[in-house]
Amino acid sequence: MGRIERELDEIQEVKPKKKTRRPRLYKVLLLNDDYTTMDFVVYILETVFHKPHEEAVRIMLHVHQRGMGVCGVYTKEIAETKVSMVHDLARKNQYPLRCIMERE
Ligand code: TYC
Repeated sequence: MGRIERELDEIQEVKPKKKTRRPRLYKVLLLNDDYTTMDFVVYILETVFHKPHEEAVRIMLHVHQRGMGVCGVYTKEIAETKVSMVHDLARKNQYPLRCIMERE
C-alpha cells in the first residue's frame, strides 16, 4: 500500500476486507432406464437444463450408452431444484427417469 492510500485509510473509515468464499458445486446426473423415451429426455435437457437441441441429443445418447451423464453443475439449492423438476416432470408423464446430484 502506498503513502497516499495509507493517508486515505487514516482519514476514511477502513472496513476489513471480506474474503469471498466459493460455494460448493454439485453435478446433476441423469440415469439411464429402459422405459423413458429419448424424446422425453431431450425435452428435459432443453427445458430444465437449458441445453441447445444438439447438445441435449448428445447428452441423452451418452446417458443411454454409458448409464449416466452430467447435465450441469450448480450450487446446492439450484441442483436440488433441478433434481425435483426432473422427478416431477417424469412422474407427471409416468416415466421412471431418475436424476441425482453429486458433490464436485
Ligand atoms: N434408454 C432409453 C431408451 O432406450 C433412453 C434414455 C436415455 C432413458 C437417457 C433415460 O436418462 C435416460 N428409450
